[in-house]
Amino acid sequence: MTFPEERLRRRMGPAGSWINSTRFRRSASALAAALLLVAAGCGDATDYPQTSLDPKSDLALRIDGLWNVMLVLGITVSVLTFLILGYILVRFRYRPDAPQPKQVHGNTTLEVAWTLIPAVLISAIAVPTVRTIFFTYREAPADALTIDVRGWQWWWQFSYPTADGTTVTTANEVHVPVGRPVHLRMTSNDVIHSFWIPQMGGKRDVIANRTTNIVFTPLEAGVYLGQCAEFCGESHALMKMRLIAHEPADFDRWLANQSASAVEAPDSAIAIGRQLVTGGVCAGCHTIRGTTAQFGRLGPDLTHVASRSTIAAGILENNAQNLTRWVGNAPGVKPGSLMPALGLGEQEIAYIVAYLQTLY
Ligand code: HEC
Ligand SMILES: [Cu+2]
Repeated sequence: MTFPEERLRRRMGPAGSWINSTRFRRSASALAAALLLVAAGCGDATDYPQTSLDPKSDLALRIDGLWNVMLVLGITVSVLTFLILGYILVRFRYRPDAPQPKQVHGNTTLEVAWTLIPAVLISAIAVPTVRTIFFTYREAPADALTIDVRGWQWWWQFSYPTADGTTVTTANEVHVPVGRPVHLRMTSNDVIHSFWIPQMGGKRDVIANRTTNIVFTPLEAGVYLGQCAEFCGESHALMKMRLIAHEPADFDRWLANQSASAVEAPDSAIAIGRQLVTGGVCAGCHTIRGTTAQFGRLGPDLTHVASRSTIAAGILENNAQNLTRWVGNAPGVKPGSLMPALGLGEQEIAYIVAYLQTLY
């Protein structure tokens, strides 16, 4: 009869030999290479547009900085722990003729050491964490651009109070200038949503009858993708948004265009479409400034709908084909959509789409 240790030793050969085996070395290098690839890929916003590891605002930079501190500390502690563990496993492994090891149970020095070391480490994490938390809740500076955000099932409304008293209202695509603090004043029309554009900073809940705020300064022009981050019903996963950061002059141009009323219909087919939209059922839910459709509040403002790159909260590219699908049967495209299928004829839809496409 052989003891289990004896059998194990025979199977593994002389101590340490398996570490030197080609098979072990190959697997270890493959694993290391795979981990490196994953680590290198994580920060790339081209392949992963909703990464938080490629910060593009002051707020996102602070959060990313904190993450880096945690990562470095975490890796250091793990590597040290595993090195010590590995050393002990090999150095003090079982040998049949070895004497009983020294017993250290209840050793005061050890007890104090392994209480103090974690306490010091946790304090080292706590200080930057608390400072970052305060930063995420900072007051908006006086020169901030204030935008009112309203979450709806399942889209985002953005309103800009402008100097001349008109309010510019758009949906799902929020335009901001680079280098100026942006203050989002957020509330919900229905359930709880969560505003999250990872490259701009952390998440913030959006709650009915309450205002939550987030302040950040975009640092680089570009298009940044985001997504509602709180389950809010059937089409929660289709509640996307994009933030378009412009150079200040481009932003001013955008805002000036959005402040203007909707264009007049330039030809007769479009005039029919305009009549169908502004004089028909659409006007019950949508506003188009400068037309008779003034009171619709349940759907996105369509005054400049053609200037958006996507429709239906980022799920469809904004083109004639998709507008046709959408106007024909919105819930067929977006489950649960609060814009109903309206039973319109093909020709009517074509007129409507022709008109919508003029609304730059
Ligand atoms: C009962 C209310 C209601 C009616 C009637 C209605 N809509 Fe909508 N519409 C909505 C809602 C709500 C949304 C947002 C849906 C979403 O993204 O989940 C929407 C979205 C849209 C969008 C996409 C806008 C964007 O920026 O994403 C277009 C275009 C649109 N509607 C056109 C029309 C037209 C044209 C009509 C009339 C033929 C119409 N709607 C009638 C409620 C309505
Ligand atoms: Cu939501």
